[in-house]
Amino acid sequence: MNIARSYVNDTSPLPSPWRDAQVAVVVPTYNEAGNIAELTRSIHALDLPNLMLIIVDDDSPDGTGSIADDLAGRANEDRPGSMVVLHRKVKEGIGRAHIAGMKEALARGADYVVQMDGDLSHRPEYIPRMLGTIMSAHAGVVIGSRYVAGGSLSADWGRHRRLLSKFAGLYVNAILKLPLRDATGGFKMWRRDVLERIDLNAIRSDGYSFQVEMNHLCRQLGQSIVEIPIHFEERNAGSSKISFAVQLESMLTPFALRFGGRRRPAGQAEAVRSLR
Ligand SMILES: Nc1nc2c(ncn2[C@@H]2O[C@H](COP(=O)(O)OP(=O)(O)O)[C@@H](O)[C@H]2O)c(=O)[nH]1
Ligand SMILES: [Mg+2]
Repeated sequence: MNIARSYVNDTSPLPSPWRDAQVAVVVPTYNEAGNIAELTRSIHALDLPNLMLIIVDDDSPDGTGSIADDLAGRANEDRPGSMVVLHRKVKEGIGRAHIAGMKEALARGADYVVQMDGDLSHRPEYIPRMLGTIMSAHAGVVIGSRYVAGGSLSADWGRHRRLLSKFAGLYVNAILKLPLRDATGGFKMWRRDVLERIDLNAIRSDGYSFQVEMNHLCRQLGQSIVEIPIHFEERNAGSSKISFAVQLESMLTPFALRFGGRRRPAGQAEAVRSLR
């Protein structure tokens, strides 16, 4: 594994109330067997004693779900309630997985809910900084942003991918009139009361446009969105799950959000909770 750690060099202990906050970290996984152990280790290594990790696995064929169950068993022996695994029977997309995880986080009393990827692209070391920002700015959501000053992308990203990502951000901002540098980013921290006011059952996105839809709904509530710089790593192990259907949805959703139409109900896949 080749992960630079120097970009987060602030290791001083967090002051209260930061470190005592009830933080839930939601991570959707589909075939992340090569990443889940390191991800769990680095999240639980944070100086946040009330942090809970919620893995939402859509029955990954590579066994990510059962690896996560083992990890949860050990984590909960060390600190009861520190890790939950939701097993869903159908692969319904990252958006649906996040919705399930967010609902679980709220039901378990989280005051702040992080959403991040399970491939180590999003480094957990940024979470304390996000927490400090959301508390001091009283933001509705903090985005770990690749495109604000100080943010950066993995050197492994070629020109084509960089251009596509930039274009997606400009496209979304233009249609939805969002003032964001990284409208499509997936590393975020939400304030509980904002998530409670968003009707998660009415979210129309299944896939990656979930990120954009949530930003739009947050703005509609009049809540502020604050971006802080992150370095975005190339995924560690495994491969990307972006499909053509998901890309098409990402193109069409901003129009649907802007110009209305009926919102669809949430997916029907049954979530079976396993808490060890
Ligand atoms: N539960 C679940 N997780 C998913 C699904 N699609 C993607 N993911 C997870 O979402 C995160 C981001 O996906 P990834 O393929 O890395 O997207 P990319 O970084 O944009 O290429 C990873 O943790 C994936 O395992 C899905 O349908 N269900
Ligand atoms: Mg990824």
